[in-house]
Amino acid sequence: MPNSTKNITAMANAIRALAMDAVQQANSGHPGAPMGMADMAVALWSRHLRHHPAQPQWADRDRFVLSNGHASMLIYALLHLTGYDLPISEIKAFRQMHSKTPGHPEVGITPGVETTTGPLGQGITNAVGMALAEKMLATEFNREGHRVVDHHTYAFLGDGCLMEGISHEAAALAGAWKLSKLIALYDDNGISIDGQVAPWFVDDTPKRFEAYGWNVVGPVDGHDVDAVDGAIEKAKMCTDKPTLIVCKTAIGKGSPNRANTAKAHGEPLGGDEIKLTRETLGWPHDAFVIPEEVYADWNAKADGEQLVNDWNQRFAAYKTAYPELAAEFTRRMAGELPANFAEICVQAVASAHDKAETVASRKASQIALEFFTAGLPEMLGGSADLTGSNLTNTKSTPAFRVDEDGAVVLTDGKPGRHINYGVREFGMAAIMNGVALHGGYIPYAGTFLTFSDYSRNAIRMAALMKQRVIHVFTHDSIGLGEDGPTHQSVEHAASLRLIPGLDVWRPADTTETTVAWSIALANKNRPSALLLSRQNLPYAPKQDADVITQGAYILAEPSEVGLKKKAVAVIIATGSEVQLALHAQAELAKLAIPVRVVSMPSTTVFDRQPVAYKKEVLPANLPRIAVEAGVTDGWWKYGCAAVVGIDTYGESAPAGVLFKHFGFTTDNVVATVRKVLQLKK
Ligand SMILES: Cc1ncc(C[n+]2csc(CCOP(=O)(O)OP(=O)(O)O)c2C)c(N)n1
Ligand SMILES: [Mg+2]
Repeated sequence: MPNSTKNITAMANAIRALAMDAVQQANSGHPGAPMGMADMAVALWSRHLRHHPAQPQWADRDRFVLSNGHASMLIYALLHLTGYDLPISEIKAFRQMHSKTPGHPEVGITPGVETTTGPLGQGITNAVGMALAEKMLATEFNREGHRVVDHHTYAFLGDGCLMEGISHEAAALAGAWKLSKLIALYDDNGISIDGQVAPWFVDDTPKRFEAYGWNVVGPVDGHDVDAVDGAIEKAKMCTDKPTLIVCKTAIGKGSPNRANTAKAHGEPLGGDEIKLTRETLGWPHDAFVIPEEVYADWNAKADGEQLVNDWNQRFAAYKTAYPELAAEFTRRMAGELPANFAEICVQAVASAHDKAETVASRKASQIALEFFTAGLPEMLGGSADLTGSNLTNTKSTPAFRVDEDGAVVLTDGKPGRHINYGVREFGMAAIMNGVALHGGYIPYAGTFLTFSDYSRNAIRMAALMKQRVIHVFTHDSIGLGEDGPTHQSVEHAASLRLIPGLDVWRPADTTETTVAWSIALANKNRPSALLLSRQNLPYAPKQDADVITQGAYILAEPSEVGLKKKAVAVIIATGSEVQLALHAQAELAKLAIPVRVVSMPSTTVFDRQPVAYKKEVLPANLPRIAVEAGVTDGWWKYGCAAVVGIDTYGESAPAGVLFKHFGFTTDNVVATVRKVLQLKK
């Protein structure tokens, strides 16, 4: 939408002024990147970006991701100037408590911010997830003459994002998936925090991206709005590749003494330099004062209104032609589960309960997934090259593929919905975040639990962003056996439980696994991790499956093993160790020692229960013994008198040998309980 009457220099300088003044006022922040990318932003935001400041959630808006999130003042300035609900008072409150302008952009806090960025490399990876979601939704929902899903995903990224390994994972997949509506603009300023990047970042970035199968445009002068505009135009014409536009820029552009230096990166320019910069830019206005005509040039509300109205009309026509599809699209984008979700859960749980099968919990997960993926077309599965081990695929989820021209391959008229992410755990996790943020799909995917460390920061980001992303982590302990300590999780369950806002499940059998899935799916604003066994787990008979939803429950009272006495101790166990607890309970019963077994598939869910329930499950007067094939640390908070765990690394050997070696035996649990009870005497 070029408009020759706009004063593009003033538009860019408004961003520069707001950035340097807000950073100065906060006495903290990053002025250099917003000042350097101001002209790129004018090209994209005033000539291409299809958005509506008054409707930041409009389903078919272009997505914009600021992957170099330290440039937060760039997006805040843009949102303010184009007319989002972000008044100048918020710009003045940059980086202050409870403002809408936090240090780095955060989704859910600032209208118009699509994802939380700051951890470099993840924003561009989220953008890949968004572009993937767009491509799949367009394939699923658009019909001849009805393009209701048709938007671009734009990302700004810098040297830092490109140095991060995850950018390799993301870019490789974007190339493989031929995400032609992903357009990334690289702020090629040759500077990062330590100075000129040349000694540590000498990649040939254009060649690198060409090798991934990207369309590379430029280098262009990133301060020439028309040149960047033209490059975006070119990018939009490419229909079978994502595009990287290399924009040569000067960090801190406009500041006579700081431009092109690392000094511009992460500290206020200072009063004197700001004054000089104002003179150099020819920007005579006071701090936080933007002339009306500049606001008018930036204002995107009228255009946005038009775009949304057009789309509403198109959607109305679609709704008339395809009422069911339209309703389904609306439901999916709202993140609402199908009306029969509760029924599906009941069926899946009842089936598990009735069959009472002895299977590995990873298999139990796949059995549950057969129900859920059949009933929930929004479920988008995947695995980091371990599909046959993670068992994330089902009959309803053929592999996702694109053809030579970049079109999504259809199976029975639908896109595949199990993704081979390749060996890219971190990329997979951050792509899932992008998919969830885009809307329309519930992403889930698997790898071995040990490799959750590779994904960890993206899991944390999902929790921070309150996104429904489900991680399937199989091979959850020494129980995986011969692969040895490199593959055996020891500290992972405990360390995942430390992430605030993440639900962690380690189910003991088919019913617990199915319930875990149902809760993970229903948790619209929370990610979940399901920790699943490689080895078979016998079914743990139970009266009622509903109690599982509380995270922990009384699985077996002494009466279950023929004792009329009240329990004198509680054994708490999770996952594969629940069986061990039950065996110990039976052995103790032979010694006339009555104990209760509590299965605690989710400590995080249990921790949220009312105190009364917690006291019911873990009465104050009974000593507690926890059993879990993992580090003991997390268990002390439950007031345990003893923990049967493993505080070293595992070993290479068959699972049975390992459990014995590390003390996960009935005898040891019995001995531990007895010791605790004697200590109590
Ligand atoms: C994963 C991660 N590591 C480190 C940082 C800290 N950090 C913030 S910006 C930056 C340098 C980024 O360089 P570049 O993208 O070129 O930004 P510019 O200096 O050009 O604005 C670093 C190391 C971070 N935000 N995220
Ligand atoms: Mg840089």
